[in-house]
Amino acid sequence: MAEEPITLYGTPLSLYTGKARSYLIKNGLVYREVAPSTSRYLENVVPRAGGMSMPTVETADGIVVRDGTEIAEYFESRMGHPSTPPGPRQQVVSALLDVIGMEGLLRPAMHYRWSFPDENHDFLSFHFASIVPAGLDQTEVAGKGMERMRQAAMAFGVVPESVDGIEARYLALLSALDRHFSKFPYLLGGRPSLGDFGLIAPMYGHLGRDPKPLSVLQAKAIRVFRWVERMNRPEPDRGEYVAEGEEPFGDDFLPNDEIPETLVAVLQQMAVDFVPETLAAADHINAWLDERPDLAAGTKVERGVGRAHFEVEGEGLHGLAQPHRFYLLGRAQAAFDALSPADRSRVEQTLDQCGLRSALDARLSRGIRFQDNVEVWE
Ligand SMILES: N[C@@H](CCC(=O)N[C@@H](CS)C(=O)NCC(=O)O)C(=O)O
Repeated sequence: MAEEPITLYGTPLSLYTGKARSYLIKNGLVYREVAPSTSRYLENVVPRAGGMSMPTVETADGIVVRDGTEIAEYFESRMGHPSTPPGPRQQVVSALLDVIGMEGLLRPAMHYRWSFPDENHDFLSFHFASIVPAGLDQTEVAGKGMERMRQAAMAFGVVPESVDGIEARYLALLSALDRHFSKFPYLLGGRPSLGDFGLIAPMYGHLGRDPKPLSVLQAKAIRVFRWVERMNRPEPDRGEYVAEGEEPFGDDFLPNDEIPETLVAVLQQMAVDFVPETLAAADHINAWLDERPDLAAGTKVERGVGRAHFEVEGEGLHGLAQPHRFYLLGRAQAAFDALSPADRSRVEQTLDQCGLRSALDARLSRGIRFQDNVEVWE
């Protein structure tokens, strides 16, 4: 029997678990996925995890890491950064794709999960019930969990007035991604980057698995559907590229720090709502911080601090202003800040072309650090 040194506490339904799981699979790490309802999780892991949330991992030597991004980082730093491209442009783009995946696609993910009860209800009910700890009323607890997530969808900006725009932008993004994956197996060539792991978060648990959005992917974006499968299989799983001719990618990132045209098109589409939402969230959270000059260093960072309002293509939208977005974005900004002036200007040129340049300037007036498995204000 294979050794199983890593326990991944999560569920197939969970957005953030999708990132950690795919990271473990693609990097050849052996793990066992366990529902976050066992007595070991509740009694031994949660107290060391800074609270309950999926994903959380426990290693064979008892180290507990909570949070999808922190889990990827934990293994990334121990394995010699296999998923971090070496070139400055690819590195910053990968970090931006990571935050866009983890934060920027919450509206379509929540819309396609919660706005189609005829298609999704039974599927969701089964999965919500499957993580209810033994001894509790499954139907009641699962029902409450589902209701809480329906409310969260509204907080993220899924309201009747916004759904046409959410669908139109998501379908445009799918078609750009589909064109890209018809040429390349991953976002940056032959190897998955941290950007791929960020993007798989909404694209697996929600958009690539719930019945309604799965049918959309299978009907409209077969290459994206295949990437979702590929991101969850340990083997290369890219036979179609071989069948269609040479397979020129090897197992590496594209040479010469290239950002292919097809990925520029993807980023341009992502920028349409990611940039206005990020700028509005930064303003909103900075105003919130201004009103709290006495907020002590080490205070736990809240999930959301109110609603940020912004405009996308002439339409008014709102979204929960989540400091976590800036914790993630800070990684892209730090990668950019560490570059030489010449490299910075190359990166700026690419980001200008993608409409993402201003995301590098969206910063909070206070830093966030990760301490004992929770995000705290510096
Ligand atoms: N920043 C965290 C967020 C984790 C998170 O919110 N996970 C959800 C499931 S996808 C969860 O555990 N929700 C349960 C709850 O909020 O009580 C991460 O990246 O892991």
